Amino acid sequence: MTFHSAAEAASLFARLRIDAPGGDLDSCSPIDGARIGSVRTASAADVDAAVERAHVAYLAWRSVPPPRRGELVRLFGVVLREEKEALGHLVSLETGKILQEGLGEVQEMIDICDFAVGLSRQLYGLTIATERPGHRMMETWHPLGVVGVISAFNFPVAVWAWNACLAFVCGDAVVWKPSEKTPLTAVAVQALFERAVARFGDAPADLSQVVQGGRESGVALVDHAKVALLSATGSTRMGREVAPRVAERFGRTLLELGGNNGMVVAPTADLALAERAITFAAVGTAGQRCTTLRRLFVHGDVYDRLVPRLRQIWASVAVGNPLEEGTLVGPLIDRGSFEAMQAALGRARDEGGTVQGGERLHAELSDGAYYVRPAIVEMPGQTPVTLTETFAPILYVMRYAALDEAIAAHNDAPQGLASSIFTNDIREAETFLSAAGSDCGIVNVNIGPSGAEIGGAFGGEKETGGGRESGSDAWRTYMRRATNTINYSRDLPLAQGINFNM
Ligand code: UN1
Repeated sequence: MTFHSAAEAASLFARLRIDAPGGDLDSCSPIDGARIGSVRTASAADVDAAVERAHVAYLAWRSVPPPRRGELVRLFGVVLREEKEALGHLVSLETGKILQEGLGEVQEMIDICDFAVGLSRQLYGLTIATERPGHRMMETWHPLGVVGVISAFNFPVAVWAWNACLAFVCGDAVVWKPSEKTPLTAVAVQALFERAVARFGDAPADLSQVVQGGRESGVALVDHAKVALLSATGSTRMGREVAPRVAERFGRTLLELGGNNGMVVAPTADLALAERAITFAAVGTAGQRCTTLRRLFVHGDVYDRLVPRLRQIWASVAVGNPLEEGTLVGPLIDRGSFEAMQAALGRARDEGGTVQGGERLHAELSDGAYYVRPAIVEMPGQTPVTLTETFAPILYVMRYAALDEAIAAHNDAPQGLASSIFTNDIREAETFLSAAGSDCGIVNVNIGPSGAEIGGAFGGEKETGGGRESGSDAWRTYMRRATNTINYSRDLPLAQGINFNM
């Protein structure tokens, strides 16, 4: 496999009609480890200026009627449709995810645009029965302010779009700090958004801005008093730092943190279906989704039919250049990720696991590219390593005998993002979905835990952070609610029957 990622990146920027920015922060393609471009790191002062400009944009944008705001998002969806191929390619190049998934990520952006356009006519508030005669009570939803978005490398464009498209129809402005590992896709998205702004005509300047960099620029955004909502996707460690800082200034957070997602395979499961779902969820995106399947609980009755089959798939799944047809698993994002995977496999061995896979592949390609054979690890039980999220393709497999026991083990994880059960027994399915079942934000039956559609609310409980973004009523987080009471009578009756005669 020979590959020239730098030349490929230059040609994609040309196809997207974007000037490559240049600066002190390099972006390297995980495909061959080569530098494909660079951007300029934003200083704390740059971030401050960006938020101030965004605040001015918000002051104008909040008074634009929501359906008109939706028109801007509709135009952005049109631009994304025009450039899906090139942007999807760039996503693959910068993250190492396979092209199908790069394109899928752009489709996810298009889908949320469509969702947000519809939403722009549906920012409904309630009318509430009042206890006082001649009065009316209602709720009004107003724009919130500046939304700060911190996104992770693994979904470098879709997660921003979930946030930004809702924020724009809700009347907010957005300042985006992308992962320092994927700055170029953010440059491209910003340029495409500006194309939509130009077609729209009279949007305020600076409605969407990008500030590049690592921790320092992130902290400046987190701490800025004019960032009304800070939406952050990343590790639980990052969330633990972000949440108290924003709480300190009484800002609002939407946290989308670690996952340690489980699946239960019950005796009645359709095993052919389960094996496909398990494979996509565990090795897809090289195990680098927050929704990746990491813990598999298999009933003793089907264990010896399912697990050897999974071992075969793991041994043969195509690992290689993510831009080549037929590849299912691309590289890990970087060396740090490879080392974390090796460390976790070492711990798993120490804790009694039988490890298959995990070795480095295609090392001859480049020192800076980290391809691995996905690992499948049979564990004697749920040991500490299985309760830790390692952002790599490691599937821990455990045997269970009773559903209650499997659910309890499943819920033992400190994270609570996505989960699923494979069963054709309605009692088991409904138990897993019930209050006494999975404690996650996403609970599925007969499909894997990853690959959620945008129409549902996305997020999870416990160390996952509690935030919900994307579909359903997640838009409410991007607005502030006012409760209005209107008196159209000639009297002034007080609530609670209070007499206050003067
Ligand atoms: C993430 O990994 O941060 O449900 C988001 C999924 C995707 C989104 C994952 N739609 O797997």
